[in-house]
Amino acid sequence: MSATTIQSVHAREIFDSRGRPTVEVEISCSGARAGRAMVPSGASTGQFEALELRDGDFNRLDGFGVRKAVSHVNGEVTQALIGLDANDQSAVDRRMRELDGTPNLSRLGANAVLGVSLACAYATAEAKGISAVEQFRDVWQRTTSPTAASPASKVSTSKRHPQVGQQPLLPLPMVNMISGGLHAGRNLDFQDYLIIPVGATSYPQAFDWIVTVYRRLGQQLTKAGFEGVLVGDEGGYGPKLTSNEQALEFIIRAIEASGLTPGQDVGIALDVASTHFYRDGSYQLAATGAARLSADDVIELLASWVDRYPIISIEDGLAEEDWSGWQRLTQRLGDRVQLIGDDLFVTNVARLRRGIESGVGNSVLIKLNQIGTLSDTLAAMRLAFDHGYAPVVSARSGETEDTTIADLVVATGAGQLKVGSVARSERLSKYNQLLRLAENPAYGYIGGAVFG
Ligand code: 2PG
Ligand code: MG
Repeated sequence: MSATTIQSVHAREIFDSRGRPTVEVEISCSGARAGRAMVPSGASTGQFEALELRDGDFNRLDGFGVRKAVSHVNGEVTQALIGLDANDQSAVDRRMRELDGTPNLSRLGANAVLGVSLACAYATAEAKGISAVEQFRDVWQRTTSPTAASPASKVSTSKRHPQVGQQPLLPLPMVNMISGGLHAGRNLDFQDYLIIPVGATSYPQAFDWIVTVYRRLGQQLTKAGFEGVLVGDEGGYGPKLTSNEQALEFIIRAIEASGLTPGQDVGIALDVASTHFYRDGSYQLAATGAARLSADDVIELLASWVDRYPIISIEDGLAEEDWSGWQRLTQRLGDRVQLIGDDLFVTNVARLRRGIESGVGNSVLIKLNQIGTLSDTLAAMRLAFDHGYAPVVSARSGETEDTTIADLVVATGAGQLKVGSVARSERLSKYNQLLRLAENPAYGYIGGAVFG
């Protein structure tokens, strides 16, 4: 028995930031303190994501319970893992995939499997007496590239900063200011209006700027009569604006009121999350004007905004199944802005490879629970790096105080993180963890240079 042999596994049901049940897992190795992980949950989920297992018993918590997933961990998963080496992350994750037997982890539940996968890394860190960042880094360095794709896209790796993916880095944050879509009562069609402090020279400075812009935006919305500006699921403001462009205008003014220059100091990003208004082959904007747009109309609309506003990143500009639209979007805007696939790629190596081979997007959102294990997540990141696609590590709209994504983004040197806004403690737990990590001189910061 080695110091990192798995001795006990225990799962329980806890609650996330929306008050919904989720899975927490504790694992301990050979007498060391237990490592613990909590699983997040999305609202605007892609249909190709791994399956989040819910009890479906409407007599309890509207069917959202996760007691089945918990019992899978405490039963057959525990039996399969006791005695394995927790330090061999890929063996642990592979064992769970074999046990599950489905491509999307639908039998055991991706929430069950991810909780175990991450708790395994934390337990190893405890047993080895190292930090989570160090353990994630160790696993990252052992992650080999999945079979390479033959790229069709023009994405070039030469533009990429040499430290990205190589050195541990504090990330450039992409931060939600205004929420719409499924995250804030459907008053705007587009889901997230975000800022990226590209001009800041350190992570703490970047965070100061973001908090200042967020406060100025809140003051300006209140002054403009959007009384009682409530925050959405990710802490962004959810004012009842009348158009997507009004959201952009407010953000520009808030950046200026913070003494910063839009574009130069702070760029704008969008998560269109367009899968959620894509029906019968067209994009149906309901909240803002009841328009029905084709993929090319959406591309033109986004291109016109890129011309007029300092937009540097667009996520899910088109729907998860609109591969040909995505190709045209990439041809049109791929040299000018970061085009992130979230629902499109779902942190899935097979879908990302298809994107690389067909010249779709140039960036991938990385969400652990979309794929269900740490190993598969890191494999997707490796594939992305190898083909010049920028990985953006992301939280879900349903989160907990778990700080995994903060530790993981630093460990992998991915360079970009999307957590939500700067209100609500499930968001701040990540940002605060980064402020702690920023005190470590071994962790660099390249900020906006991540864009090449
Ligand atoms: C997204 C995420 C996070 P959700 O679409 O990028 O903002 O939302 O977790 O609801 O999928
Ligand atoms: Mg998204």
